[in-house]
Amino acid sequence: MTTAELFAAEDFNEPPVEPLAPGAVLLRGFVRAQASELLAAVEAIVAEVPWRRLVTPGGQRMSVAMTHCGTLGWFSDRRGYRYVAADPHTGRTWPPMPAAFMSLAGAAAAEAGFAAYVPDACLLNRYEPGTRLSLHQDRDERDLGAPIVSVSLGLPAVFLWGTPQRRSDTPRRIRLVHGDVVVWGGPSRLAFHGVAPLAQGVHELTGACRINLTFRRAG
Ligand code: MD3
Ligand code: FE
Repeated sequence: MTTAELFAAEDFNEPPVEPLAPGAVLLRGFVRAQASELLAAVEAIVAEVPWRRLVTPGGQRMSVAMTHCGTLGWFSDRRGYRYVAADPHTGRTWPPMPAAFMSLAGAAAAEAGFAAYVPDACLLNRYEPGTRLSLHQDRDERDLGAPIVSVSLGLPAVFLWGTPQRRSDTPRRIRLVHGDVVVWGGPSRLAFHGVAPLAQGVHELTGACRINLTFRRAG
């Protein structure tokens, strides 16, 4: 066996667990090897619940397209932001969380020091070039002590990461690429965050888009 086979180049440059802040860690390439399997599971979910651009309580259509799996799904319409057990448009429950999703979320949380993480909701976001997500906090979950695990697939993105105190605090810019996983818990759980407009590009597995999975303990 050659040295190149023993140690992939990235193993030298990228520590597997990169602390970002108290409670937040970046696991570079954590799901790179399972990406095709995860994307097949995404396609099965999309066959049940197609990508949709939801409407905010203020009446704006979001530019990010979303779908959902798990016992609860994050939802938005004129009535507000909330988690719901059934799709308000069809009355059907969301597709179950695939086993591969459940185990990767648990393994990532464990790497970050959160034992026995069992998410009940997965929000799937799809970004096309130009799509952005403005700064917000995720606070619709009942248990804010549980972390959020996010998985990036497809085109790279610049993640904007502010403070928990003020939306106006200048966010850090963190480049997230295909296969990266970030765990956000503890003091980082209520940080303002968003995604800068996606750059043009084509990814060999997703085409001209980025797909992000966020696992949550919502109920
Ligand atoms: C930091 N999604 O769905 S994932 C969202 O890339 C959302 O699609 C982004 O923000 C995306 O709500 C970012 C990373 C993320 C998710 C939740 C967080 C970072 C977070 C909650 C608290 C702090
Ligand atoms: Fe968020």
